[in-house]
Amino acid sequence: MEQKPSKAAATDDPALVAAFEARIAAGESIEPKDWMPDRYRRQLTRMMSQHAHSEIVGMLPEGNWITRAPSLRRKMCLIAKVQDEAGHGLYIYCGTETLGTDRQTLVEQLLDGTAKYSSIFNYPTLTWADIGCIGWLVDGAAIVNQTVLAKASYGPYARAMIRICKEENFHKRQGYEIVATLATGTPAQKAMVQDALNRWWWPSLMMFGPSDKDSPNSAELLKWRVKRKTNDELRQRFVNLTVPQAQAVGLTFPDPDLKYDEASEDWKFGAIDWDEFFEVIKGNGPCNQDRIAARRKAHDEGQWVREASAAYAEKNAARSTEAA
Ligand code: BYC
Repeated sequence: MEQKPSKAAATDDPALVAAFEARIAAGESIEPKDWMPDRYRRQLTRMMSQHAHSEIVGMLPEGNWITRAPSLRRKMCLIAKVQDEAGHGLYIYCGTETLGTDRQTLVEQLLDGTAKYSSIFNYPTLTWADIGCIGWLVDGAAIVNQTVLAKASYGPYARAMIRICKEENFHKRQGYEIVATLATGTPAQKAMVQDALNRWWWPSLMMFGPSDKDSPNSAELLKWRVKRKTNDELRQRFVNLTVPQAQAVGLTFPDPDLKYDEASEDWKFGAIDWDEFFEVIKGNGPCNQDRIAARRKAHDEGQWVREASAAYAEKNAARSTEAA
């Protein structure tokens, strides 16, 4: 259940805000029991809950391939990766609870469509090469984003990111290994992985959010050092890291405008289709309906587990009261 912000938070006393901002400017970490502006709490709750939902929904496109992984080793790696994503989701939900909103409320918001999750998970996984591309590109993008979030001003979120990034590195390597194996395999395997890269490239760039000029939340999040880099800065960093990795295995990008710029030392890329991005986050991507339907089904089927665990907790509490 959502807790009401404290009176101090509701009024946002300018002196308290000034003291809070001075702590941020001094590089201090904000902890759950510290005073924080109501707006800081709300922004973090929004961002962290979206992040947690992304981890959970992100299990679906990859989970889809567990039964079809081409070897026992690949299957074991993929199961471990998908299980890690569940752990990340639960970990970040716990972090969000420290801000006063419990997991049940957040899950309800996901299931009733009022909360967002990453656009990237609304695209289908058509071939095994897609699993390679998700690990390489999607987890690669997540690492770029989350390494910076590990320095965010809110302690529980920053600490969660440190732990999560360690696992994301394993995820990225397993993805790149699949990609490199296919890219140096038979002509059919190479064509399959090139096709997957062609489909996942642009959606991966969209993961970083709209361009800075269209990012309504960035200014506030940067001011409070939740974000430390802008959407466009992180997107550029991801492109610069990823282009040489594709070149190393002979893959190309579906972007005729991709060009190295000596002056900035950046790989300049072509125009992103922002209409597609906004359609996907409005719920009109290729798999939005399937993803939410799958989460609702899992939630309904888990009802008996929640009931059993509540009954068990109640029984234990009654036993402890009797013993005392
Ligand atoms: N998808 O003002 P902006 C993972 C929304 S998990 C959907 O720039 P902000 C992984 C945004 O929420 C990946 N919506 O927002 C998991 C806002 O709408 P609202 C998830 C997006 O917050 C499993 C509006 O657009 N990572 O990596 O300053 C397997 C305007 O945007 C997206 C995180 O969540 C998007 N891509 O910046 C493998 C990291 N982009 O809320 C991998 C934490 C923007 O005002 N989050 N929107 O209605 C962040 O770093 C930031 O929230 C974002 C957006 C960069 C995503």
